Formats: sequence, C-alpha cells, structure tokens
Amino acid sequence: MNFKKDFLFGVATAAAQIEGGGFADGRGASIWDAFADKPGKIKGGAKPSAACQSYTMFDDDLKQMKDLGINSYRMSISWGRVLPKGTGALNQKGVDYYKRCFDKLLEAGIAPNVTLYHWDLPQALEEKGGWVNRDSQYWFSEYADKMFREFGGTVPYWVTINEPIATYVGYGLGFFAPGHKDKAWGNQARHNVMTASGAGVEAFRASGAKGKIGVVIDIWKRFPRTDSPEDIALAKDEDEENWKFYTDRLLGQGYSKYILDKFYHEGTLPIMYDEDFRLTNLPIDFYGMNYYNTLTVGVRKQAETSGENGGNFYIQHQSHPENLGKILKFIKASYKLNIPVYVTENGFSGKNETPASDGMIHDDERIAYIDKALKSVDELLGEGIDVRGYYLWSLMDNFEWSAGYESKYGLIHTNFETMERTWKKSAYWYRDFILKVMNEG
Ligand code: IFM
Repeated sequence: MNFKKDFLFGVATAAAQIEGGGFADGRGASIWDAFADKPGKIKGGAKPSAACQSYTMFDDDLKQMKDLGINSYRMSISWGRVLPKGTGALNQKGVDYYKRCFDKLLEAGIAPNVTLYHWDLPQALEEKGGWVNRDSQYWFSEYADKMFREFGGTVPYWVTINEPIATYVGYGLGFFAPGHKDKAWGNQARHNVMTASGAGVEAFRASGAKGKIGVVIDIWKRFPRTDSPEDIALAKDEDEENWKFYTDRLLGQGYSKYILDKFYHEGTLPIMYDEDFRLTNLPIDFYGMNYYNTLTVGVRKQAETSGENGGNFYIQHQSHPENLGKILKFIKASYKLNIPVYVTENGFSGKNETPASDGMIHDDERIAYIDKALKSVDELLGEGIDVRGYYLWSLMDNFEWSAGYESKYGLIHTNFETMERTWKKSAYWYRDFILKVMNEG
C-alpha cells in the first residue's frame, strides 16, 4: 500500500445531523428545524432536534473515534448554537461546547477538520431573506471571523461551506430547507453562498488563524448513456448545473459561458458584482472533494417509464466507488489544481440494516464499497498525486436531511430510541484497515 502514517484517516459528520440536544443552552433554530416542522417535508416526520444527541454524548462519540483509530474528525459548527440570531452576541455556552470538543479531540491526537456551514442557516437569517439576500455574505463573514478568533489558534483545518448545491436544492428545488421552489432564487442563493465562502477565506487570513482553509464541493459526474447528441447534451447540461457551476467559480475563475447563457435565456441570472468574484478568487489552501458516485444519464424514450427522477431523463443507480480516483484526477486536471486534495466525504447508504443472529450488522456491501474507494485512493498515492486524507461518511447513522433517519450511512448503528451506538462489521473493517497502514506505513 502507498498510504503513509501521516495520511489523515477520518470520519465525517455535521452538526445538524448528529448533535440534537433540542434548543438546550440557547441554541437558535435553524432552517432545518423550521422545515422539519412542516408536515410531509421529511421522511417519517423526523426532526433534527433529537438526531444522535451528540451534544450530550460527545465523550461517547470520542471514545468510538479513539477505538476506530482515526487521526482526524470532520465535523461542523452549528451557526445557531454559537450565534442564535445568526449575528450579534455570541452564545457562550455554544462556544464552550465546541471548545471542549476541539480540546478533547486534540488531546486524543485527532485533528479537527471543521466546517463552518453545513446547511443549517439560522432561521432568524432566513427571515431576513436567507441566502437570497446579498447581506448573507456579511452575516457569514461575521460568524466566520468570530469562530476564527475563538478557535483559530487550535483548529488545524477549516472548511468554509460544505456542498454549495444544497443551497440550490433548498431555494430552487424545494427538497431541502428552507423549501423554496424558484429557480431564480435558487441561482441567486447559490451565487451568494459561494461569495460568502470567499468572504470567509478573507476573514480567515485577516484573523491570523494558523490552520489551513478550503472548500468542499461534491462531484457527481454524469456520463451519457449513448453517444447520441441528445444524451451527450443532457450529460453536459447536468454536469454544468450540478457541480461545474460550483467548481468553475470556486476552483476556476468564474462561471462558464454555457451556464450564464442558459440562465440569461431562462431569466434566472443572479445579480452579480465584480467584488463577489474577487472574494472567490482569493487563494484557498486545499480542496475537499466529496465523492459518492458517478451517474449515467440519457434522454428518456417514450417506452421508458421507470427512473426515480421523473422528468425526461433516466439515471442508472449503481455505486461506482472505483471511479473516485478518476474523478479526482479529472478535477485536478480541469482546473490545473496544485493545492492538496482531501476526500472529505465518501460512504454508502444502507437500508434495513438489522443485526443477524450473531448480533452483528453484516454490512458487507458497505465494506466492499469502502474497500474499492480506498484502493482507488491508494492508486492515486502510487501515482504521486497529492491527496492527504480520506473521511468516511459517516461515524454513525444520523439525520439524513429529507430522508430522515431511514437512510443509514454510519459505520456505527445508532438506536434512535436509546441512543445506544453499536459497531457494524464495517467499523471493525475500517479500524483494521487503519491499523494495518499505521503498522506498515
Ligand atoms: O449526509 C450527507 C451530508 O450531509 C452531505 N454529503 C452527503 C451526505 C450523504 O447524503
């Protein structure tokens, strides 16, 4: 194997997906609390206010991390826990919670990799227009600056925003919080959230924080089902809309002519200023790639009625973890990226994961998936590609946004009644994999 001891092996989570704790100690509501209160928005009527209760069980979770042998933990700060109204006075109890988490992690030799925005905008800011409001960049910059001043001396890795596409899903498509369904709003919101990321980078440099800062974008590359011009055009359009919009701006120089023309003709072009691009052109220290799968798309023929996406196209669902390396190289080459890359998320969603008669959850499909993904990372290292870490999504089964608690990504099973955590077979597998690297690397 090509992994060395200093490679970061981690697991990833996000505040809204695991912390729970209701509104204890002054946490302000987020757009996901408000969205979950609307009937029918989240599978099974699930709410993020319970999640995995990591707010009170952090020590248990830390023990799981130590037992797994990871050397980095990717987590996020709940904006509303530290700034209940989104801006203004800090909530000291919220700040103390994160201070304790970071200190304990560092004490255990586990480097915190901290995301500032993993989708849980304070509801108080949504009431002022949320990400559609141009002021969102100032709100975010204030929050980021406050966090850098509190934790900039200790946290080694920072991420401004996780997967900016979620903002579009929330404002353009309505499947995520806050649930607006308006393409022009969606485009403005996704433009603004990227501007905010740039403002966060600027605040980071100004604060003198000593760690590194990057951005996380998920890549779901499309391939055309056939070489018909329709299928090729569809794959291109899907790529432009679903990930290139973000990578072109955050890893390149700005939006493509294709997407700007398309939005112009649709009448959904966002309002943009030169200053927005100045901010996103500020250098970052690393790129975090979230990789789950590649997709095959084709224009639906009349006879084809299946396909869970509806509309006029068809997506072939099959996991391709082995494509991780190919996609990472493709992104690096497309933008001539010469900054380090981290695989900030990769994982497998299981359904109906119940213990067998031996008491174990035999999630062999997940193991096969992770094994292939890690082999792909190993090959990258063998080719001398600068990939420095791999974070599995996720430490434990958690609140999977609109899919509620039914979609299970954890290495560890969470009993949502008792909050008991139980290792699945994949957790033992990952532990042994890391151990092997640490003994050999
Ligand atoms: O759970 C999410 C995470 O919040 C962002 N990336 C994808 C994961 C699995 O859907």
